[in-house]
Amino acid sequence: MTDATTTDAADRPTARRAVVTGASSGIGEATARKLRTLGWDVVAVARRAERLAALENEIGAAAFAADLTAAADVEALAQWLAETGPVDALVNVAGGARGADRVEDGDPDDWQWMFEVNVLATQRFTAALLPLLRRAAADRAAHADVVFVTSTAAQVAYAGGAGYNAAKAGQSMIAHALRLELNGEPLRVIEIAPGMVQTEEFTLNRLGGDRAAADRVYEDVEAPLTADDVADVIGYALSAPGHVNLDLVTMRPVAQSAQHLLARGPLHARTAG
Ligand code: 8X3
Repeated sequence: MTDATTTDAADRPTARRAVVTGASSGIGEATARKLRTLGWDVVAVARRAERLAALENEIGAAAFAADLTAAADVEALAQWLAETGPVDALVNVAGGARGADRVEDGDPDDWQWMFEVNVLATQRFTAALLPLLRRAAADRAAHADVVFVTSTAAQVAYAGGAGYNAAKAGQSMIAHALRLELNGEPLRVIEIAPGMVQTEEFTLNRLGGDRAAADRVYEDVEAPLTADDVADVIGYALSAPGHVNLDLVTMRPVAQSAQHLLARGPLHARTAG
């Protein structure tokens, strides 16, 4: 086991270690897998311990079950990380949407949940890990990274999206402000904002488990983004030369030119004749 407190160069760990939240499914799980293939040590974090255990066995990640909206869990996880090795990168993927109601019909419980998981938990966990990221950067004389997976919903509102728009915009502002606050330190702050990504759970959870309604969201859309597509970009952003900061990567499927402009049916070139 690595002791992060050591400063002896001979004892420095070679593999970089990333902490990935929301790792029990979707983009978080895909990111944990991707980073393992890129040679990172990975700590996979999520609430669902049994899913994490399966991932741990399969890809050789360390798993830590935690509810990042709970201060005690965040504290325990930060403590465990400090005792078990460096933290070279934090990838904030945990979050989600609940409901697709108009503002006038919005359920305050849904809004509160979205603010807790997307904004408050992100702030709390990022703040808790910053000392470890700084220590890793100092010990290695290299950079450390904080990635925020936000959404195109952070950039433009849509009818029925206000709660999620507001929560993701809030999370995005954490990234913007943090990058300014860390100016002068070797810490990169990277935001990845995906549009339509078809995952096992995101839309199903948002729509209260209504499978038919969830399927309709992606109906006839040629090749929505996959969790692996997003994980590839995160992998690239973390592998880019240390002086290169990808501030914001907005990514969508080709069929989705904008939040409000989604092509259904096969894509085809409008050739003359
Ligand atoms: C998900 C993108 O279009 O459902 O983060 O708001 S969208």
